[in-house]
Amino acid sequence: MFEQLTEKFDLFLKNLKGHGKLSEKNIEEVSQKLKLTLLEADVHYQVVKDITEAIRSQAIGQKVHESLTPAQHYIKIVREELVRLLGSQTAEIDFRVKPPLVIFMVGLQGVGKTTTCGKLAYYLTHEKNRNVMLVSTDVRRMAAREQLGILADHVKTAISDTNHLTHPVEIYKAAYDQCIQRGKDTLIVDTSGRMHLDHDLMDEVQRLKDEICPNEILLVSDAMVGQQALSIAKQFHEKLQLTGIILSKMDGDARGGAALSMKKITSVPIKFIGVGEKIEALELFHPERMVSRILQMGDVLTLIEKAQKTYDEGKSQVLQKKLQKGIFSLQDFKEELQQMKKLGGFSSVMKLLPGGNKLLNRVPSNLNMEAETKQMMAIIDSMTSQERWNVEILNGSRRLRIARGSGTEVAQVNRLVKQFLETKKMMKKISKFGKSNPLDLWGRGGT
Ligand SMILES: Nc1nc2c(ncn2[C@@H]2O[C@H](COP(=O)(O)OP(=O)(O)OP(=O)(O)O)[C@@H](O)[C@H]2O)c(=O)[nH]1
Ligand SMILES: [Mg+2]
Repeated sequence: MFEQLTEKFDLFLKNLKGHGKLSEKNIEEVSQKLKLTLLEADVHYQVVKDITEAIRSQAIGQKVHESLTPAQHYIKIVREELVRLLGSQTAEIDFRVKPPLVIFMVGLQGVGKTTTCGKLAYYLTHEKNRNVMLVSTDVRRMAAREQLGILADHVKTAISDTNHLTHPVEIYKAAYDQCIQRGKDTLIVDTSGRMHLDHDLMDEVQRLKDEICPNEILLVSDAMVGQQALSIAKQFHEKLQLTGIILSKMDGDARGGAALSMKKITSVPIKFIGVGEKIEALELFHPERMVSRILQMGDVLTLIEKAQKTYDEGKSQVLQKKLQKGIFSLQDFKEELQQMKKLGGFSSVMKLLPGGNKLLNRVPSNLNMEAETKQMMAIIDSMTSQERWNVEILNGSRRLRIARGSGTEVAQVNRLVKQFLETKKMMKKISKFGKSNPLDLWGRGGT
């Protein structure tokens, strides 16, 4: 769990642990690591330079907060700065306009504009109670309008009756009239994409934009594009004065550095991210989560949020005390397994942890972790309370009895005991980091 960035930083800062200030020399070294991490995450090199410089000058001479290790302290500064750059708060569509609210979707070819139009219609209908109409002005690509029509059917959203028209401006005007006639309050306008940024594309969308005067001009940008995304966003913004960016395909491997570059250089807020091909796969953009992803910390924040909803704080503190005293028993282990179940099961917790996805990929697909967890609980249930409190007494005949009682094999009982002992060791380590919540790995509980 303490891999990636923290591990690197810990290594560099270990001599400083627990006291003192972050020195210039130490900061210099970790700055290099931060630079590499950001570049690996596809942040534009100029932006990387600016950011590391800003963080360096902030960090030098800062007193390390006593509840944090220097590594955690440094990461805290990095996190705060990156979150600040990305916008601190989630940016929403501005609904305070006279209806119909017109949303204009632009972007290069194949980035996901049409799909995102459908997703946005779904989101606005279900989350914001809007009455949406869709229109496609894409007369360039064959079947582009049919594609949006199918999506509209799927999300049960109105679509303009404009297939007989051939010019984007004409189509838009007719759709706008229909939108008002049919009492809709939101019009989402899909546009055609182009392979590269060229004058043709820019002139066409600009003419359309001037005609439309949309309330929102959203650039759909493919998260997989990486470094190039910055120049694309810059040019679109110069021509059209964007009001927001939607980063699509965030369900892929992209680490999301493009978001940071685009926001830093254009100041255009990122409003949504696309996280899959399904119609529900659109999420509000959360700067903190994106920072976790960029720094490869997994979505620890989501996990903590989830954990805070389900994790019994009182129990957690009792557990901490037990761990400190070295009296973590199989009974506690069972309770941990139950907590894990409440959090959505082993695999959903793993996915949110740094490197968890990779780890999960290594788990053989025929191994059903959820079923395994159930069996583990059955094994513990078959033990006497004396056995749960003291695994040392589990000899061969006891193990055989437990296996029979739980409908499992002795090998499974053995494995459970081994896992329990390993967990105990790991939890002891974790408890040194988090103050009250074992999941609060980054010491951010109260910050
Ligand atoms: N995995 C994933 N795929 C996506 C996402 N958004 C869109 N796609 C896929 O990307 C492909 C292109 O999507 P479209 O919506 O047709 O893209 P477009 O920008 O409208 O394309 P053009 O109209 O040709 O310029 C489709 O296969 C979509 O399913 C996303 O968030 N995640
Ligand atoms: Mg399209």
